[in-house]
This record gives sequence, structure tokens and C-alpha cells, in this order.
Amino acid sequence: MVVRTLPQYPIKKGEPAYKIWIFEPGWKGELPLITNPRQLAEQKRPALLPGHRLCAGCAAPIIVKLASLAFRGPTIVVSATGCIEVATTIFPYTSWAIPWIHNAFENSAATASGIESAIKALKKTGRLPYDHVDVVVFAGDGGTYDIGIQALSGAAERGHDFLYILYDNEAYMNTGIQRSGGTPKFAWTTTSPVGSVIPGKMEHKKPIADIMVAHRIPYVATTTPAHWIDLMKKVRKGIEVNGPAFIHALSPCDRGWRHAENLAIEISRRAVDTCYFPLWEWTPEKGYMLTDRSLSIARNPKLKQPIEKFLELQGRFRHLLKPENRHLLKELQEYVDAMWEDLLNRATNAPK
Ligand SMILES: Cc1ncc(C[n+]2csc(CCOP(=O)(O)OP(=O)(O)O)c2C)c(N)n1
Ligand code: SF4
Ligand SMILES: [Mg+2]
Repeated sequence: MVVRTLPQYPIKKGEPAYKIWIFEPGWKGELPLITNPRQLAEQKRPALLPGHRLCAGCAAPIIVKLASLAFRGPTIVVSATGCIEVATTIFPYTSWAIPWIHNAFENSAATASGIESAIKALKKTGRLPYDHVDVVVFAGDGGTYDIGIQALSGAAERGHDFLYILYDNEAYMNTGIQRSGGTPKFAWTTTSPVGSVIPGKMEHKKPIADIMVAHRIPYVATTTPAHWIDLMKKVRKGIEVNGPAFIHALSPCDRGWRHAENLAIEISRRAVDTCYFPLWEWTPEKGYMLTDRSLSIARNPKLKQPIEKFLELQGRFRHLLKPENRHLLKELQEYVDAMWEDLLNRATNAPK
């Protein structure tokens, strides 16, 4: 089956912002299927099928499903060891409806590089029956901030054409909630316990998306599953650029963050509303650009919420709301404010 190349982002002037071009596997129409999110949910089958064993209330499968609704297809998914991998491919079953490969914890970007090189070679010799085959990685924070950064940095520097989606649940979750370079300061984890010696993790989160910007790859963005149009648009952009693209998606984990099973979306929303996790994208042409709710907050600072709004729903931060830890809360608020100010100064579309 020959697959047509679909229209490129950005969407044309005058079209509703939510309009997204979708390729449905097996679809043979002349024009791309154009749909809105509601139709999309009704019509398009996500790449991740029901029956996986990720925890009830986990944000990770929401991210995968939304992302896959924006795939143009055909797509090959690469999975680092982590919750998404262990819970979707329990031998002899799989929840993936598209080609999928598991690699070791540390080398998903290297695996993606190899696949992309093979696709290029097939294309060059006329043996690829498609205009393009997209390669998308899903890897956790442990597999990205820590053990996978070498492979990721190398693949970015070599310029391989793939999209890397980091689902950041801010700890090594499937192995028992150990702290990672993505765990925020003062969060409880099993290796940064809260007690009389330390009040949780003592270091701040590594600025992983900014580190990817420093590689000057074609596209870098942040997103959350609560901002689903934002997420799908960014995934599609990341796929359509030529060269490496990186998307940092916040991924609440009810087990590790100690929150109720129905709160992943609300917590994602509050992460953005408090400016703990701002939404932006970066391209070499335009630099940092705020998107969605973060752009609204930049235009109307009254919308910005205090950091407690993000913390109060999560057991991993319970100690920060005790009266004796008010100074820690103040420190965290000042850190978030400083990071937000810094981003406002860098964002080319923030009101100056
Ligand atoms: C080299 C190596 N070290 C350790 C492990 C054990 N291990 C597998 S997954 C994992 C944690 C993954 O954390 P993260 O990438 O954040 O994904 P999550 O489980 O949180 O989804 C660890 C420590 C491994 N598989 N390989
Ligand atoms: S441990 Fe957390 S990230 Fe892993 S499946 Fe459960 S809720 Fe999701
Ligand atoms: Mg993790």
C-alpha cells in the first residue's frame, strides 16, 4: 500500500486550531481524513489497545493514546524499559496495534537511530513502499534524564529523523519509586524518604527539555495529557520535522505521587496553572514560544496559581504543607517563580 504524504503543519490560516490531519491505517481515500478531536476519538483507533496493565488512573497510557491519534502512519514505536513497556507487553500478549520494539533501559535513542538508518537505506534502494515511516520513542524519566541521555544526545547530534517522547512520572516507578534526575526537590521517594534527616529529595529537577534545546534540533516541546490538543499538535509537528524532535510530557503516577486514581488530569492541569510545568515549544527559527494555557497566563498573570495547588493533591508532598515546613514551601515557590520569569524572558511571544 502506498501512503500519501499528508499536509504539513502549521495548519492553514483561518482553520480552527484543533484541526488535525489524521492517517487511518488501511484508509485509501484521496484526501486526508480531516477531523476534530471528538470525531477523532470516535473514529480513529489509538495505537495502544485496551487490556494493558498500567495502573488504573495512570497518565502514561493517555499520553500514548493521544500521541498515537496524531501519528501519520506507518509508525514504528520504540520503548525503553519502564512502566509503559512492562505493562503493555506481558508475554505472550501485546497491547500495541502497530510495530513495536523493546530495547534495554538505556538505548532507545540508539535503537531508533538504527531503525531510521535502515528505513533510509530501504528508501534509497527503492525498497520502501511508503513515502515515509515514522519512528517514535516512548521512554520514562529514568530512561531519559539518567541512563538514556548518552544515547539520546548522540542521536540528536547525528541528526536522526525520529520523535522522542519522554513520559515523565518523576521517578523510577516500575521498580519501586526511586528518585531520578527528573524528581522535583522535596518530593518523597523510596530513595529520598521524608524524615528527620532530609525533607525528601534534595536536588532540583534537571532541565531536560532545555538540554535538548541546547542540541539545536528542529523541534522541542513540553506538554501534558490535560492539554490534549496541545499534545497532539506537538506530536504531529515533531513527526513532520526532518530530524530529531523531543517532547517532554508530564505524566502523573497515582502510585508514586500518592494521589487519587481520578486526579491525573486535574494534577496535570494544575502543574501548568501554577507554572510548575509550563507549556512551550522551541524551534531554531522562532526560539521559545509559550503555548496553550501558559500563553494565557503570560498574557494575564492573575491566572497563575500558587504552588500549593499543585502540591496539595499529592501525598509525596504532604510534608510541605505542615506549618513547620513553611520555609520549604516558600523556597519551592520562589524557585518556580524564578524559572517562570526566566522562561518569560526567553519566550519570543510573551508580552514584554
Ligand atoms: C541497565 C539497567 N539497570 C536497571 C534496570 C532496572 N530497571 C528497569 S526499568 C527501571 C526504572 C525505569 O524508570 P523510568 O525510566 O522512569 O520509567 P517508569 O518505570 O517510571 O515508567 C529500572 C531501574 C534495567 N532494566 N537495566
Ligand atoms: S506505577 Fe505509576 S506510572 Fe507506573 S503504571 Fe502505575 S500509575 Fe502508571
Ligand atoms: Mg519514571
